[in-house]
Amino acid sequence: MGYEFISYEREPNSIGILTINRPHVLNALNWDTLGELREFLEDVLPKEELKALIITGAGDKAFVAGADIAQMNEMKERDFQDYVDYAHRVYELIENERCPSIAAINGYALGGGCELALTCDIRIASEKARLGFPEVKLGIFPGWGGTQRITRILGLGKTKELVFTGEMITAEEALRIGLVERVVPHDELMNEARKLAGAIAKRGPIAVRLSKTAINAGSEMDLQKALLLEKTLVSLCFDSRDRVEGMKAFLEKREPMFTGE
Ligand code: CO8
Repeated sequence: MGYEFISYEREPNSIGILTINRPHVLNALNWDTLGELREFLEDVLPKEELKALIITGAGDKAFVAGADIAQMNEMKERDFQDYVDYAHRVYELIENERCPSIAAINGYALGGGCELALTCDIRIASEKARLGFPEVKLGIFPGWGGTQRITRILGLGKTKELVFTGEMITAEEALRIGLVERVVPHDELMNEARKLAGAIAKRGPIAVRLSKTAINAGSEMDLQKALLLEKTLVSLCFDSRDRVEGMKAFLEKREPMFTGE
């Protein structure tokens, strides 16, 4: 895999680490980086059959500082529309990826970078991380799914406060308002992300995958339809060998050996 702007490593326990790798511009996402991400997500990731994917940024300073402002500045309106569409497609691929994803936020997560973190299932941040949506300072607003995904997590008032002011918040504040799930010492970020991924990787993969679908798809439905979806998906789990193994292992007082079948 000859990537220039991203890197990928597969670790033991079927955990993958995907790194956005343009540290000289704080990992800002330009066309080429989005292109590599798309290729990775469409062509490589499905074959990896991971149990968890960690997404982080290269270097010590940034997760992703947003869309590439220098490149956007050169765009004509038509290119800009394509850029927005393309980023939406990439972000949907992450959001709908079968395996759970964890954003390990190692520094600035701004604009499109914070929106990238929002496509992940779980966010864990270094205490040095700074998050925000500074787009209004540039005369645009969070348009890579941000206004919609933030609202679903934070509610209307907090979303508007962050989006209208464009101000950055600390990792602790992000934890307090529910924008991240955990804050850890900077040097321990990747270990903590690996531990979290490892805890997920030990569980029944079908159960984890279908619970992700139930939670994500269900949150877009009214309660009655969502409950129906939940009943259908949990019944699929019941039909799996992993369910038989999980319950048997409990009764035999041993760790389950899940095979994903
Ligand atoms: N794009 C391009 N280059 C960037 C970006 C970026 N988003 N962020 C930082 N850089 C570059 C800087 O220009 C600088 O390059 P150089 O060394 O050549 O001057 C290098 O990275 C280092 O940055 P700084 O010197 O600025 O580092 P500081 O520590 O002084 O500041 C900050 C760090 C506060 C993070 C600062 O770099 C900053 O404010 N960056 C911009 C953050 C931002 O505004 N992000 C939002 C971008 S817009 C966006 O994401 C829109 C998504 C949706 C678009 C589509 C719908 C409309």
